[in-house]
Amino acid sequence: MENAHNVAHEWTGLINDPNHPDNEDMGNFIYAARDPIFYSHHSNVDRLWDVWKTIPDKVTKSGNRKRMDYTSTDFLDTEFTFYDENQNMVIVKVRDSLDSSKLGYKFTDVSKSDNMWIKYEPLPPQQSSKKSNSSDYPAAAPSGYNYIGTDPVSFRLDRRAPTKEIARQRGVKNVEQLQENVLLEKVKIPYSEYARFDVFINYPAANRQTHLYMSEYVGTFTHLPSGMVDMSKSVSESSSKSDDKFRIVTIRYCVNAALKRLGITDYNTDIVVTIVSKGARNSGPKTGFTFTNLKQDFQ
Ligand SMILES: [Cu+2]
Repeated sequence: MENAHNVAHEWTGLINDPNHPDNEDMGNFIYAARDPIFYSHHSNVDRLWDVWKTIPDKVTKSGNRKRMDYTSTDFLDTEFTFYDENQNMVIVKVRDSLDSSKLGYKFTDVSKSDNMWIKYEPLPPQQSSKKSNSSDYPAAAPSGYNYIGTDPVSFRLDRRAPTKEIARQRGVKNVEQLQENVLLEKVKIPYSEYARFDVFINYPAANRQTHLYMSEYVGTFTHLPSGMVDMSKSVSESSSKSDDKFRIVTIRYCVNAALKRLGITDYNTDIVVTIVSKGARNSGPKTGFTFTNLKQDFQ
């Protein structure tokens, strides 16, 4: 969801325009809402989530897990403060906004155009990616220092079958209903910078030019700058060590669909995970990013 949301900000946000160093307006969260397209974009993100919840899950092995809203109370009880038309403060929790009928609207059916993404199929897989040469690549250093630079980086990912206990902890009936994820843990990104990581499995040749409609592509994470770009440069010079200038984020990529396309149906085959870092299109990222671990997880 963050991917679908962020790339629209990226495309309309003058991210690559040297005449607009602050990426005004959609390319910088601090003033994205100044751009009128912000409202139609965010309404559509809400609508996509509504549609997504109703379509069959073809991701887990059983293929029939019900899609739903997040149930974490941290999420549901997160509060936002607004002012109504009388300038009175109103506090709204996330849980108050999940059912759009309570907000007084419902979305028009546009299933014809939605089918373009619901029925989307990538290209057939490369022959080479059906068997991985995972032993040629290092595993990420657990709790360690792992680096993503301008060039793509590839790691071996050791896979294990989920246990019944994991299914129980995740609140699903059996292991067939679990979603398999690749976790990129504690990625450290300066708030003021643009960052983007495209992930591929069993395709170590992937690079910045590789198309995303390949079977080996699993997903994208983007971070958009928030804050004044020029100001942050002078701030980072004076206190670049300070952790509050960084976003520490764990990124979860769902790999079930890609594994299936590559014919990997068991849990014992290790895979190669390739991370392609993309900065602004016309200028490579000046610095790299670090993360603490790359591992398999289930959700
Ligand atoms: Cu937005």
